[in-house]
This record gives sequence, structure tokens and C-alpha cells, in this order.
Amino acid sequence: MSGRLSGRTALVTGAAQGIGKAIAGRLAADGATVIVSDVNADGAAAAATAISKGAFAIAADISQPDAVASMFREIEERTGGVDILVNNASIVPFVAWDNVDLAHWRKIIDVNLTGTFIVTRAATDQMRAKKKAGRVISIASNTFFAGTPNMAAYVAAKGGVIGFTRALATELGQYGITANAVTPGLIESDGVKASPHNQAFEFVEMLQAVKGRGQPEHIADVVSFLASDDARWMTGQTINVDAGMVRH
Ligand code: NAD
Ligand code: 4PL
Repeated sequence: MSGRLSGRTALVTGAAQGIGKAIAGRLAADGATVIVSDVNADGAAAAATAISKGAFAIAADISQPDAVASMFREIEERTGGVDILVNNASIVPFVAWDNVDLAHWRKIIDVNLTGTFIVTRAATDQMRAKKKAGRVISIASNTFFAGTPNMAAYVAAKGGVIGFTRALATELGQYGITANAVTPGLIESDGVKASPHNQAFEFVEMLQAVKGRGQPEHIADVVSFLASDDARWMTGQTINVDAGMVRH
């Protein structure tokens, strides 16, 4: 699309489908070499093939430190190291409050928050070792502002991602690495279309200032900006991208 990321290597987690796949496609169109990563190995391979130029797949579960470490060894061998990390992989549950038990809570925190930490730890260690002016962009959610129902553990994890982003910006600024978060509103992703969240569009649209259904590309465009040199003076920030559903 622009070539503004040519020469950079970008890792997008959870990129087999949905928002992550759109982000991977956009960063590749911007000229980056993109690693399409997902716990769904076949889906990641198919997405990398669809993106084609400059993209390849590595399967990894972000909550498994050994799998993540081996992914970063492969990235180093094949590209010399990651410049841009997009923390996108998450479980997007729809679970009524009365069914939010400890097992569900632990699973969501383990993948959505601890998984984000595991990948970010490995990625930023690699960026520092390779003297990269790195970028960490984490996909949170506007449910953190709205307190959206049927997602209590998810909302808590996304709040954790926003807090982590603020601390990370402070810790890593001295190495020239920035950390920012994006909070999408309801997006018509593959996961949402296959879930009860698909019933929420009419209600959410009523709350939006700009009408229509959020699409993965709406998020990918903002992530592309945050990954670009135009965002060099921003760190520790959270950009809300939800057609004005909430005002943050
Ligand atoms: P999706 O369910 O369509 O895709 C998520 C992808 O993440 C899947 O390919 C899945 O296999 C992968 N994944 C899940 N657990 C993983 C793990 N442990 N390790 C590696 N990969 C894993 O989801 P989406 O709607 O595209 O959401 C993408 C991101 O955007 C998530 O962080 C989500 O919380 C966030 N988000 C989505 C919406 C929305 O309405 N769709 C709104 C706000 C934020
Ligand atoms: C407004 O992050 O932001 C449903 C499902 N509705 O995952 C989300 C809204 C969902 C959201 C989200």
C-alpha cells in the first residue's frame, strides 16, 4: 500500500483469521516482512499463503513459553529479528456472569494477559539485543471502557493489557522501543461472526456516532499508523477505534 514499513519485520499473533489476518495483510502491503503466527497452524499457513509476498507462518500458542521461545529463534534465523510486534491473539468469550468460574477466569487471564506478556518479553529482549527501534502494539478492547456484559474475565485481561502497555512504555523508552494499545469496538471478525456477539451489532450501532459495522480493516489501518514512523512520538497510549461508541 505505502512501502512505509519496507525493511521491517513484523510479528502478528492470532493472525490466522479476523483482525490479526487483516493487520498482517496491511503490514505486508506496507512493505514489511510479516510472520503470521497462530495456535491454529493450518489457518496461519493459509493466511500467509493468501497474503503471499513477504509473509510466512509460524505456529505457536502464546501461553506456552517454550513454543514462543522457539518461534523467536526461528524469526532470528530467518529475518535477523523482529522490529514490530502486534499482540493480537486472544480468546473472545461470551460467558454469562453466572458461568464465570475460576477455570474460565484462569484460562482467559492465562492466554489474553499472560500470553501477551510472554510474547512481549521475548520480542523486546530480541529487539534490544539487535538494537532495533522496536514497536509493540497490543490489541485491547473498548469493553474495558464500556464494561460490556458476558465477558468479565476478558474485560479484566484487556485492562491488564492497557496497564502493561503503560508500564512497558516507561521501561523500554530508553531503548528506543515504543508500546501502544488499540481498543477496537465490536468488529465483524471471523470469531465474532461465529459467536453470540454477532447478535450485538444493532445495539452497538445505536451507540456509535458513525454508523455501520466495524471491519478488521478499520483496526489494521490504525495499527499500520502506530507501526510507522509517523507515530514515533507516541508511547504508552491507548487509541480507541470504535466509531465513537465510547469517548475515552
Ligand atoms: P478471532 O477469534 O476471529 O481470531 C483470534 C485468533 O487468535 C484466532 O485465529 C485464534 O486461533 C488465535 N488464538 C487464540 N488463542 C491463541 C493462543 N493461545 N495462541 C495463539 N493464537 C491464539 O478474534 P478477532 O475478533 O479477530 O480478535 C482479534 C483481537 O481483537 C483480539 O485480541 C480481540 O480481543 C480483539 N478485539 C476484538 C473485537 C471484536 O469485536 N472482534 C473487539 C475488540 C477487540
Ligand atoms: C463492543 O472486544 O468491544 C463485543 C466482543 N462488543 O469482543 C470485544 C464490543 C465484543 C466489543 C467486543
